[in-house]
Amino acid sequence: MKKTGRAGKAAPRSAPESGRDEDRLSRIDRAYEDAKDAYAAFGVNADRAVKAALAIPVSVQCWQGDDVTGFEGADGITGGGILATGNYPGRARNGDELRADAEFAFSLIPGKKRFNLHMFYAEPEGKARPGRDELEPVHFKKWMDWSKKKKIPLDFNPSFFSHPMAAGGYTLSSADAAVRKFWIRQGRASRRIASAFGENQGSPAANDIWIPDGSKDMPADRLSPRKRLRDALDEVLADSLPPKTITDAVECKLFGLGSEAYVVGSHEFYMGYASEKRIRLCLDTGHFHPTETIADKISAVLLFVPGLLIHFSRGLRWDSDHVAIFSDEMRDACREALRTGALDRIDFSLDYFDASINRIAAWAIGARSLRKALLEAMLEPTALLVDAEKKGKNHRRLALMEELKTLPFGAVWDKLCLEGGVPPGADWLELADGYEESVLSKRT
Ligand code: RNT
Ligand code: ZN
Repeated sequence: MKKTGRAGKAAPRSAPESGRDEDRLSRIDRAYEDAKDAYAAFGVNADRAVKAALAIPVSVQCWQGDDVTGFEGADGITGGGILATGNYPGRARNGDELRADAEFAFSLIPGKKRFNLHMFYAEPEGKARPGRDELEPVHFKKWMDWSKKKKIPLDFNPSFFSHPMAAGGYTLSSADAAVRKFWIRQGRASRRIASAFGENQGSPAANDIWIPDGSKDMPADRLSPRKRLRDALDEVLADSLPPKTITDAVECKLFGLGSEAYVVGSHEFYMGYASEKRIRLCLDTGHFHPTETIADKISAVLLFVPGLLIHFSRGLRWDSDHVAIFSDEMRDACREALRTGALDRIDFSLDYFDASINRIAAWAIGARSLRKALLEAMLEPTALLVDAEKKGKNHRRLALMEELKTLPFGAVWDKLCLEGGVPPGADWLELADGYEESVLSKRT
């Protein structure tokens, strides 16, 4: 495989001696021209699809870079039922490393990117360490400066885990008023910080509330914690902040490690809450029954909530947060998202944390896969399928769906990578290996 640079430009090479050794870039271009014709035969404009797919923001989760450790001095210990497993060398240990790693990963990922932070990635200056409930926008100054300089908008999450106040397994729904109030304060603070991000970047920051609250074994009282959660959320969301700066979301879950029998913030709970309060619902692909996928939920919930935040993850047998891949589930979800025509109401983000492989590659694999799935969805001749359906020609609808699967999609993907200024195909791997050797392997 020929090497391409970080900008996706092939190194200058002598004129090909024969057709076998022609320049990789011109081969990609040629393959793309053929692919364009193939898609045009179905009425699809591939140029337009590439451009549109590049323009959809993908929010990359900062926590893949440090195994959800945060900067509060915890050592790889998460909690609240989420846990990164593995000990591949090279974890980012502070903000500067995390930002440098992210920048490098971004050079491998085509299209518009955002970076998704958590409360416990604050970088307060000076000795006095504010409590998590006391954090303010100023404690994220380094992130905001970086965001502005690199033109990478930020998203946000309050962190309701890896903290002594979360040790009892309940946060916003705790029966202990002091615990509940602490987390309410943190939730309110997170919204002010997210809103400051939004102000700084000129686009709303998604602020996603996920709490670990739940019970290992069957509770006798399922109702009270849910009432407390509803009331606590009302307090968290009480401040009215400019919608231009923040979009609020709540994330449901089926179960977690240690909350197998009962999760307070279940799907039904948040579905109801989000539609009543007119905020976004976050669907995480790992948060449902193992055979349940999210694609079919999109058109249903969009009728009742103002918007959706999707966390692309990959559960293997359970909500294991493996690196998201170009799976049927991801492809179906992207297709459905685009078919609804409500792109402005859907945020696409990644949520996984695998500490057993190179973390930069983990970012690149997931983000490239999601961009790929968005591109594939953009290339669908949806009108043709709908037309067949309307005419009752369902054999035609099914046949077309099958034929589309074998169109020369890879050639369009390579073209998208070049247009996005990143290496096509697997060329990025050598660069990731180079970064591992020169940077990551030096971290002890
Ligand atoms: C946990 C949720 C949540 C977290 C991140 C770190 O089950 O998916 O989104 O993964 O906030
Ligand atoms: Zn999630």
